[in-house]
Order: sequence, then structure tokens, then C-alpha cells
Amino acid sequence: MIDIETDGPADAGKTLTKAASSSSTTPSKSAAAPVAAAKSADNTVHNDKVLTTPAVRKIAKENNVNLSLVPGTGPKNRILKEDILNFVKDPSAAKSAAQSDSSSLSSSSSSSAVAAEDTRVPIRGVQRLMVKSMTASLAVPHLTYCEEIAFDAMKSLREELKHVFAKQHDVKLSYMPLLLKATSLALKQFPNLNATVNVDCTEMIYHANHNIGVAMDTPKGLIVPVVKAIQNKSILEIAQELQSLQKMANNGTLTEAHLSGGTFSLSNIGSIGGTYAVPVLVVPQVLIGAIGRLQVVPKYPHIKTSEDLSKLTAATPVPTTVMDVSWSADHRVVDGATVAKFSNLWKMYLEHPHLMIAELR
Ligand code: CO6
Repeated sequence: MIDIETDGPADAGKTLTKAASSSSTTPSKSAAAPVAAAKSADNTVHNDKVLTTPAVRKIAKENNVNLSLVPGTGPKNRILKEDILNFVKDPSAAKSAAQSDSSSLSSSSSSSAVAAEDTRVPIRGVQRLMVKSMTASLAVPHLTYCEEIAFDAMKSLREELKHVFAKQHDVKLSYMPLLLKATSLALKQFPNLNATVNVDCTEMIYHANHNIGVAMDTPKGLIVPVVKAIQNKSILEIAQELQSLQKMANNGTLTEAHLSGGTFSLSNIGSIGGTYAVPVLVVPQVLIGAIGRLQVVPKYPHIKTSEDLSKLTAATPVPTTVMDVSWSADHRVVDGATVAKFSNLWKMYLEHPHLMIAELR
């Protein structure tokens, strides 16, 4: 399902530089043709602002000269053979000569402005994959629904289990395995949300396995490995699998099999920061959740919204740990009420972990 493209031509990965004074090009242009240059009828090569001929380019290469640093004195600032030779003799003299020759250059051009350089990099590998998947996602009308979860009970449960997992199983227990298990339990009652939809949106598949993709921030970028068949796994097994996927993601050894087969996705951006985030679907899946950073806020747990606000003046706020979640759904096939009901159930499991434990196998 997830299609990783191979890298482009061998030279596509090279970092190209150009003078800061030149106007920037669009990312897509630089990604699509990082080293390609358009040739005009007079055999002049236009490589953005570097205007010259192949013969001069060859001389520059033989002398190890970066063309983008050479001021051109020909028509339209074209770089001539003499410009290269002057630059090789004395780079700073060549620059000032070119500046005085050119009436179009303003007197305010400073040497520091010329020295600064932009960097042009091709988009490939994991980033290229993100271009593909996010572009596909844009074609789907999304709805987003947000909720706040009181998280103190789950936080305490995790604190207790964390030590047991570490000591007895050498496994780090973060919040993620608990969130994944709660998701799977809620999905049991909402099979239409553990689903994928075909391209022309005429058919859905309700998947038997809860294969939940977990967004991971890796040295190479965003990757979404999949924890498979969560409905059959214990919290310990989920934690073990997550830990091993995280290791592989960080050392770049995940394979296509680890990245494919997802039926649902969860992104914990809160481990990095941010209170709220609007997630974008991993098509053809129909629901994704984004979790924000845990925070402690004052709450009035015993005051009902229907009660008289005057009661608030006498009430004492209680410090409460909360976690925000945002769900984005494919609005062609999922309505807001369904997402709200699913979210209520998920919230119930997380706010009352004993109800979750009651359903564990
Ligand atoms: N709040 C506060 N603290 C947190 C949270 C939240 N939500 N989640 C984790 N943590 C803590 C966690 O408890 C660890 O603390 P210690 O227990 O004290 O060690 C610490 O943060 C580090 O957790 P870790 O990252 O090791 O483990 P976790 O299982 O929670 O997360 C991961 C694993 C792979 C999800 C995570 O490492 C990661 O890569 N997160 C970023 C995912 C990402 O890039 N998402 C963005 C996708 S694009 O969603 C998107 C909508 C847009 C923004």
C-alpha cells in the first residue's frame, strides 16, 4: 500500500548552491529537475541565474570554480571565459570589477550579501513518500473532531506498569501502547472506522485486523510503521513491538512489510510538543487521531455545565492532567456523529482504565 520510491539519478542528491542575490525557485521545480538546465537556441545554458555556455562551464569545472560565485560581464550577466580566468586569478578583484561594470547593480550591494548562499536540495526518499501520500490525502474531504481526555488515572496506571515492564521485560512503557489498546477496544464496536475505501469511493472494506500505523519522527523524516493485529495483543506485546519498530525506524532498517497494511493511524505529536494538531488521513484509511501534549489544568470536576455559575465562586479547582485528541475522518464515508460516538468510547476507556482492563484478553 505504501510505495517507497527509489532515489533519483546518482547526481540528484548533490547539494546545489547559488548566490543569495538570485531569486528563489519553487521547491517542486528544484525537486523535479535539480540539475537539469534549459538550453536556448544559441547553445547558452540557463541554469536559473547562472547563464553561460558549455565551453565556459567546462573551463570552470577544470579550474574547480563554482559558477554561481562568478560575476558575469556578458549580455544579461552571462559568464564569459575571461570572467572565469579573472576569477581564478583573483576572486575578489573579479567580483569588484564586475560590480563596477554593471550599471544595474545598486551601490548598496555588500560583500556579505554575495557571500550568503541558498541551498537547493532534491526531495526524495521518505520526503518523496510524504509528498505522494499527502497529495493523495488532499483529494479527500476531511472532517476534524476534537476532544479532551482527563488522563490522571491512565497516567498512574502507566507509572505503576512502567517499572514492572522495565524490570521484568526490559521494555519501556510509554503512553502509546495504552492508547493503541484503547483504540483497538473502541474499534471493536466501530468496525466501519477500521476500514479502507476504494479509489472511486464505491466500496469499503471493514478490516478484521486492527493494524494501527504509528507516526514516528525519525532522522529521515516522518514514517508510519504499523503495529499489526492489536486486537489479539497484550499491552506488553504492543509495547515490545512498538519498541522494536522504533529502533528499526531510527536505524533505517524498516522494510516495506513494516510500513504497509495499516487500517487506522495514530500520531502522538505531544511527545514533541503542541496541544492541538489537525491530522491528515493516510488514504485509503478513513480515520486518524493526533494526540497533543499532556498538560495540567484547573478543572471543576463536580460542577455540571447545567448548574448555576454562581456555584463556581465557592468551588475549588482541581489540578487535572488532560490530553487533547483530534480525529480526522474521510467525510465522504464517515459522519461526525459516528466519530463523536467512537471518541466518547475511547475517552471512557482512557478515563476509566478498569473498564479497559475488564475487556483485555
Ligand atoms: N505528552 C507529554 N509527554 C509525552 C507524550 C504526550 N502526549 N507522549 C509521550 N510523552 C513522553 C513520554 O512519556 C516519554 O517521557 P518519559 O516517560 O519521561 O521518558 C517521552 O515523552 C518520550 O516518549 P517516546 O517518544 O520515547 O515514546 P512514545 O511511545 O510516547 O512515542 C513515538 C513514540 C514514536 C510516537 C514518538 O517517539 C514520536 O516519534 N512522536 C512524533 C510523531 C510525529 O512526528 N507525529 C507527527 C506526524 S504529523 O500528526 C501530524 C497532525 C500532524 C502534526
